[in-house]
Amino acid sequence: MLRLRRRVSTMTILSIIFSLFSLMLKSEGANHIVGDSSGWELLTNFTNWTQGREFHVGDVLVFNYNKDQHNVMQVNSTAYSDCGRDNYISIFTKGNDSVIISEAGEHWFICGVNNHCENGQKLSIDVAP
Ligand SMILES: [Cu+2]
Repeated sequence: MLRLRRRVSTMTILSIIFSLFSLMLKSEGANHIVGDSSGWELLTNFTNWTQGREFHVGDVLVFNYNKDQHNVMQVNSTAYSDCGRDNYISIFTKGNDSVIISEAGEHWFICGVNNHCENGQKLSIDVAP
């Protein structure tokens, strides 16, 4: 009787731990490796990369690139369109940058080095709530 009760309580504890663990997994967003294995580089087609991909609040964008050649600027829609580098929202320069998406709506990123943005190193994503 005592042994049975102990087994039940162990099972209860295990199931509580399991539920907490799955909750943790659920609240953690997905990681999106920008450009997949090509990374945040000049020749990557970011329009193709975003196609069929869903972004949600809490997801993480991971920018992998050579930090001597590129950077990542989060900008507004105007700066995205005309590759304006003066009024960026944030800048990332580590070469392996994780950007947590904290808001729904459109987000814009450009490379601020030389004319990379003009040559297509720019990313626009639409984030679902
Ligand atoms: Cu660049």
